[in-house]
Amino acid sequence: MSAKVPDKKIAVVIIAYNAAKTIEAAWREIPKEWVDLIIIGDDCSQDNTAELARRLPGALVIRHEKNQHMGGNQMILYDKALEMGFDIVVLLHGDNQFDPGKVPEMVRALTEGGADAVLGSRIAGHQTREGGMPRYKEISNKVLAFVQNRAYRLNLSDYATGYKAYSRKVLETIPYRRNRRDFLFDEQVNTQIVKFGFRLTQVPIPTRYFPEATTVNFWTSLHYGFFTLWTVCQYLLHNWGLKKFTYLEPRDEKRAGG
Ligand SMILES: Nc1nc2c(ncn2[C@@H]2O[C@H](COP(=O)(O)OP(=O)(O)OP(=O)(O)O)[C@@H](O)[C@H]2O)c(=O)[nH]1
Ligand SMILES: [Mg+2]
Repeated sequence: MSAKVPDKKIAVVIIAYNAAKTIEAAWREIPKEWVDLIIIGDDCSQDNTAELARRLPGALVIRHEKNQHMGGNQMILYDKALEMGFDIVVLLHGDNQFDPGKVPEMVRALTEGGADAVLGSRIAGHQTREGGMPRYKEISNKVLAFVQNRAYRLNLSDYATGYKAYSRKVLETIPYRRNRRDFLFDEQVNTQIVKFGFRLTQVPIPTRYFPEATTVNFWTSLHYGFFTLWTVCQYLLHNWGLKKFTYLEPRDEKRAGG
């Protein structure tokens, strides 16, 4: 049980890919009194991320022998956190793009704010330009959020963020194992959270862009944008009973991982 939240077991999971330059800083900035365990998923990095991570006190390092990409890495880390009995799971990136100092606010949104899942919103943090978010990403994130808010009947500003916290109930319920393994995994998780009736909120976070903090270029962003719109369509088609999507269907208790 963490020192600050004695009745909850809290894990920070870090997806890390070629993060040798940043992993130590990401670990150092985590307020340890809020966290029981830091689980680092090294996604078969070609640099010495795993070796460096293994030296960090309080961190459990899982190295994947094959590259799992961003979604596959998260699946393995969520499975592990559930297996180990954690009540709250906070997701951070090994590139240290998301301020670990915000972990307490993310956790409090769940423990005191009544949320089941929370997104760290760079837009609500009002520093997108100062933090170096490219203008086209800022505009497209806002346009996508506008569409998503209408479809999901929410009022959030940054669904494309990589900083999230989930309650155990969310991870036990949504069939995340059926999602895509690439960058689009996160968007499917957002949709599942809404579909399964969980309360999704946000807390403001600072924006941080620097060379190591992004591999997503204009074309990947465009792909991401179209896929996000398609995910919204899938959600609506599914709800209207016009077409079924398995990742929006409840987990099958008989099948491991849903
Ligand atoms: N396995 C794998 N993981 C990756 C790859 N690219 C990125 N990742 C992981 O995904 C995380 C986020 O990648 P970024 O490229 O920063 O993407 P993003 O944060 O969603 O988008 P930006 O807002 O552009 O930074 C990284 O911290 C890595 O852990 C990849 O090619 N393979
Ligand atoms: Mg990034």
